[in-house]
Amino acid sequence: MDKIYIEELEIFANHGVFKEEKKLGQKFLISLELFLDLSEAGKSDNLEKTVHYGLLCEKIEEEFKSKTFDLLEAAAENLAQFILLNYDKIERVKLMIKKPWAPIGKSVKYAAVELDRKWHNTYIAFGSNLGNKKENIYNAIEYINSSTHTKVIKVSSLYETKPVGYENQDNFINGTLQAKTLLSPKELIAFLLDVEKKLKRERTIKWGPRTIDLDVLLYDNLITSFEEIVIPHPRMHERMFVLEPLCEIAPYVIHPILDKRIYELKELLCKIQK
Ligand code: PH2
Ligand code: MG
Ligand code: MG
Repeated sequence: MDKIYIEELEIFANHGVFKEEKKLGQKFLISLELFLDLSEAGKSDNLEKTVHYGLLCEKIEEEFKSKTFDLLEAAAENLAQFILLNYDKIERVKLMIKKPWAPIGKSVKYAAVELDRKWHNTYIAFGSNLGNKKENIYNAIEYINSSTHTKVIKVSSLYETKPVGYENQDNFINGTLQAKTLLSPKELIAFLLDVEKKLKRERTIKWGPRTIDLDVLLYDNLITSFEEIVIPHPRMHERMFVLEPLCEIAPYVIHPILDKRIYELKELLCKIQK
């Protein structure tokens, strides 16, 4: 991917654990690698197609000086988020902040942190079979989209489906959505659990009736084995109520373990179910 570099932008600001650092301030050196497609700007010679790095430096200075953090980590996290949220064209940012005058009673060239942050692409399944099912689903989508860190890109149609697993319950309405998110997988699942809670999800019977269920299906090409969240979703390829709506919005996306496209998984499941 193409990049714009900014090296050692010097800013005087007041971040630090010690109260003298907050009071007196000190020098910070900020270096950035901004990942964005530069081909259009390159071909058209048009500033609108890229990011004006002079203006960006001004905005970074303004943001960096407007807050006070104890930790370099927090100042860096805030700046990475500021850049990704305010500059649509920038997909990923690597950011290093150096403190050349860190008051640690030792002579060092500098102390620094480096972060690498980007928008992640994720597919989420939703289902409801309790209360006003459609309203629950629309509310969940709205909650997700109105967060700062996660934006809904595409939503499938809604499908009425027969309950699978525990069958003595009302029909479901199911669907899937694509979102971009700055959250890590663990943060994303915690956020979705929170949305479920807001919509009065109660966990009583496993696979029983629910106002809303939100499951992470895919997250970039990632394969995880954490307790909290297994990605890809371990049962997605066995469930038509997932594959049908997913195939509508992402037919050619490849399942990173099964190494098959979503439309192929759907065809395979159709054959098995016949
Ligand atoms: N979710 C389950 C179990 N069974 N059946 C349908 N039709 N739709 C669901 O969303 C669903 C289910 C567990 O998450
Ligand atoms: Mg589920
Ligand atoms: Mg779930």
